[in-house]
Amino acid sequence: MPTITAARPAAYAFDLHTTALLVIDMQRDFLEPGGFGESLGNDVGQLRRTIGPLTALLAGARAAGLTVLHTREGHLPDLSDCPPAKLERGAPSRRIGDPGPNGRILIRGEYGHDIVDELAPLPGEPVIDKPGKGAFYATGLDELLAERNVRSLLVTGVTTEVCVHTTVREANDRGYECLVLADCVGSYFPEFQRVGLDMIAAQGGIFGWVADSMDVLAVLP
Ligand code: C5J
Repeated sequence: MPTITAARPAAYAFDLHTTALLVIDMQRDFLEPGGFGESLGNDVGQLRRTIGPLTALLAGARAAGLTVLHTREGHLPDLSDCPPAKLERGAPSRRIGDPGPNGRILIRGEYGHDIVDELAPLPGEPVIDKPGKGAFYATGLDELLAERNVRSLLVTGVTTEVCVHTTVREANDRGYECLVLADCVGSYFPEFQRVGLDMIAAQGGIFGWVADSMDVLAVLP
C-alpha cells in the first residue's frame, strides 16, 4: 500500500482503489485577478500558488487511475438554496447574488463561479455544486463516494480555513480519512494557512493528516 512517511502527525497509508482526490472550489472568483475575492481586498497570489502543484498532482492522480472529484461553491440563481442569514452577511454590494466583476457573486452558471481553466475537470469527473462551505452539506457527495467505495480523501483547494476545513471536519465525522496537501490548499491569510494546517494534524491527527503533493506523487504508480 502506498505510504507517506513524511505526513504529519504520522505516516499515511492509502489504498489506490479506495482513495479519491478532492479539489475544492478552485473557482475563478476566488483565484483570478479582478474577481470577487480580489475585489474584497484579498491577495489572490496566496491562492494562485496552489495552481502549479495541483496541476501536477491532478496529472499524477489521473495517471494512477484515482477517482478525481471537484467542487464549486455557489447557489441557484433564484437563491432558494441560500439561507437568509447568509444573504444578509458580507460587504454591502458584495453579497451573494449581487453583481460582481465576473457575474453574480457565487451564483451557478456565472463566469466567476466556474473552475479556473488550468484545473478544468475532465469529462466524466464529477463536479459537485455545493451551497455551503462543506462539500457534504446538501450534496450527494457521501453517496457518490460510497458508490465508488472511497474511504480516503486527498484534499486540495481553497480556502484552507473555510471550505477545506469545513469539508475535512464533515468527512472526519463520516468516517473518511483525509490527507490534506499543504501546497495544494490556500488561504488569503498566511497565518490562517499555517494554523489551519496545524489544527488538522494536532492532537494525534484530530481531523486528518498533512503532507505535500510531492510526497503523494512519489508513491503513486
Ligand atoms: C469561502 C471557500 N472562503 N471556498 N469559500 O467563502 O473557502
